[in-house]
Amino acid sequence: MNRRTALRRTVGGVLVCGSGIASFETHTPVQAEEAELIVRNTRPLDLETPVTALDSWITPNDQFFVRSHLSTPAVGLSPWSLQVGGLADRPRAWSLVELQKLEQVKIPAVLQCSGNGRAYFRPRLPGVQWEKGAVGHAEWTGVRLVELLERVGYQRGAAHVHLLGADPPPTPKTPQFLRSLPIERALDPNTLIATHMNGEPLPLLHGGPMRLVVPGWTGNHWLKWLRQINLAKDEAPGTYQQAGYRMPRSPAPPGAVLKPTDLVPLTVMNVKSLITAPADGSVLKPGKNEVRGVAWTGDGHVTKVEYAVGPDSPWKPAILQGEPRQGSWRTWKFDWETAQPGAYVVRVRATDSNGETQPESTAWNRSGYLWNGIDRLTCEVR
Ligand SMILES: Nc1nc2c(c(=O)[nH]1)N[C@H]1C(S)=C(S)[C@@H](COP(=O)(O)O)O[C@H]1N2
Ligand SMILES: [Mo]
Repeated sequence: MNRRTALRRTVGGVLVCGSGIASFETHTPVQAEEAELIVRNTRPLDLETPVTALDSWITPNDQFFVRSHLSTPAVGLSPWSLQVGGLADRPRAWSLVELQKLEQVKIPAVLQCSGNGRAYFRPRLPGVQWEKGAVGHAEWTGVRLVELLERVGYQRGAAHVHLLGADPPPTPKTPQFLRSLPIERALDPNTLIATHMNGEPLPLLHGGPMRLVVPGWTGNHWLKWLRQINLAKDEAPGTYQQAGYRMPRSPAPPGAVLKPTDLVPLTVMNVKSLITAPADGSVLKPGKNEVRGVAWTGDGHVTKVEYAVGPDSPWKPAILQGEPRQGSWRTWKFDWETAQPGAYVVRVRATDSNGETQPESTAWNRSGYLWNGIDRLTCEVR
């Protein structure tokens, strides 16, 4: 049993003890052989995917990064129900079975934590020291949120939907992970309540039995263990909506004094690519070496991936694979021909349909959000 399997067993063990959860139909059994995840925190549980495990269009569920602020709830002890109310004419609840009788939609989408890459900012920042792998790509299946909102009859004054999960704060003083989404994004046909991830029932650590999926937007919007949806006039109260996940409208250096009006909520991801093979630090043979990776953006789609070997050489195009699709990612590759032994740095950058290209490094921001600096492969040919 490797370290992560042990960790998942422990996590599962805490939840599985007792009688109720054994019959929890959406619990995915822990597999014996899994790739290692990088443990960033155990309480709460924050696990990072090694970038080499992102070397395919789909990120397997058991290799998908985990980000939780509180504890994993003891789902399955009672039947799940999703309550939808607030500014609605016909508030009601849906069971998991009832939800699955509605039209099912499957959407491939990138889930990325807004703090992915925080470890690369200078000066350094507090918070989870994510490097490359607080991101993954899955096919999410579930019902459209708009379908539920129409069925409850959302009222004219509803401008936000408040979202609450079942994850319990460890102490009475710890705030709940209460979030809200503007109504326009809630009504977007791509916003889902997912019950399946890559064709399997949504795993507990990823919010099973149901979570929000907001293609194109950062992970903080993708509420896990979704239990309650309330239509409201205003944004959700509380620190996770009012203070967290906000960025200066324009870059502000360390120590800058910012007014609340200088900050805007994080929504769409920026354009980004990662090199997934060969692994950083590899020793390669002279000749043809295939370099591969993934590229994505939040708004629009990736139009171009380029590479450069060494600081002064021109950018050359990589081959983009698959179809462009908003919120999804594309794999890319190129053959790198090198005759000369030596030490090399290969850089890769993506450009999206808004004309945005990855910068050498991302402007510092006080929370370390949205790092999208150009990825580098350091290797030796000999
Ligand atoms: N209920 C709940 N939902 C949550 C969170 C949480 O702590 N509690 N964390 C959010 C954040 S910040 C991220 S990045 C994603 C991570 O999803 P994953 O663990 O499936 O990768 O879940 C989001 N949804
Ligand atoms: Mo996150």
